[in-house]
Amino acid sequence: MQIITSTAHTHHMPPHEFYDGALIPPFESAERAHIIDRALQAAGYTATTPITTVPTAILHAIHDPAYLHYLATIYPRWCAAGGAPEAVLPSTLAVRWMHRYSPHPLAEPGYYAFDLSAPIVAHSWDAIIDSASMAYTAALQLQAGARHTYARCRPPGHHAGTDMCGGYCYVNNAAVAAQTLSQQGKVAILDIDIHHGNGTQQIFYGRGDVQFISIHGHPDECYPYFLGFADEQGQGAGLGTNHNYPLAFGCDDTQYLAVVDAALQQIRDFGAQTLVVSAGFDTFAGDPLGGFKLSRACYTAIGQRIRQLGLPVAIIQEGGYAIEALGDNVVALLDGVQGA
Ligand code: SP5
Ligand code: ZN
Repeated sequence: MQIITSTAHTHHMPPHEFYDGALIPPFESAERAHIIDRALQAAGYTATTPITTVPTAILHAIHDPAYLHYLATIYPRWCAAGGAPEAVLPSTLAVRWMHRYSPHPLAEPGYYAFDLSAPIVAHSWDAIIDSASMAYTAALQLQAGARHTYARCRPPGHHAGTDMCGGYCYVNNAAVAAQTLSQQGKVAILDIDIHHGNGTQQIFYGRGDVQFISIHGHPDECYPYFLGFADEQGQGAGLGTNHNYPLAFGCDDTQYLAVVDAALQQIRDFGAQTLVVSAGFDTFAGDPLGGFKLSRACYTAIGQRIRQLGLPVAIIQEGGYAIEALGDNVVALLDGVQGA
């Protein structure tokens, strides 16, 4: 198992988040990454490879260049226009019938966001690019012959679409890995974060060479609410390559693993040559942003099943907010994939 970690994420430490109307300390914190890194080290997983910066051509294949330019440049423009230096966070969102573009630094954030959960601070861009570069490096390692790699990405990525941030996500790290690997053949993305990977789905919705499968809390009761239903199957060349498995809150190990088995069969049927896993751990029992009841042993069972596919696998860190358990849950998944 190749492991990729980095400290650049500490440039991205938003001061607060809105939680259903309450202003609270962020769930998506630097402490999450520290906990994972400590658990990896304690379990004997050590990072070896330097991180290669993600090429612009890969980013432009999955994101709007204007959106990337916005992410990279908005902070000083926001401040100069009178925005609070604490964070770039829109007050007005471009929605259904009012979505004209505005270059005004206080308006642009509302054009490029679908919620209030992706604040930008002074050097967030450094962390965002480093996170995407970790996912790119994971893909490079598979291309160089590694069987299994894990990128401890922060910030996470699966809610980021072609031109929108949200849900703690800015650049879609799993899409970076999948786009890179798609140059060698068909790629499957399995998203096991409890929140639907709305951004990943949108990026690949029209493509037949990248399959997207998501197992998540049913949008009737779970964020991001407005996408992730079972009837979303892809369009055009991508018709039939998008598969959503919305599950009711309260889901336990047995129910979950049955769905994992169905998803893995679809990956076999698709004929994927490599697998990218969007690995969220907010399915864990007691996660403050979750609603499922998975045990730690379930992550090992998921990992063992992924291993049995026999494909090269890039595991990309997404969510997981039961902080004290997060590191050991990551190790549990990696142990399963590695066959430990
Ligand atoms: C990467 C990732 O996991 N992003 C998740 C973003 C979640 N946004 C929070 C929405 C809050 C909804 N209220 C949850 C109530 C749970 N009891
Ligand atoms: Zn999540």
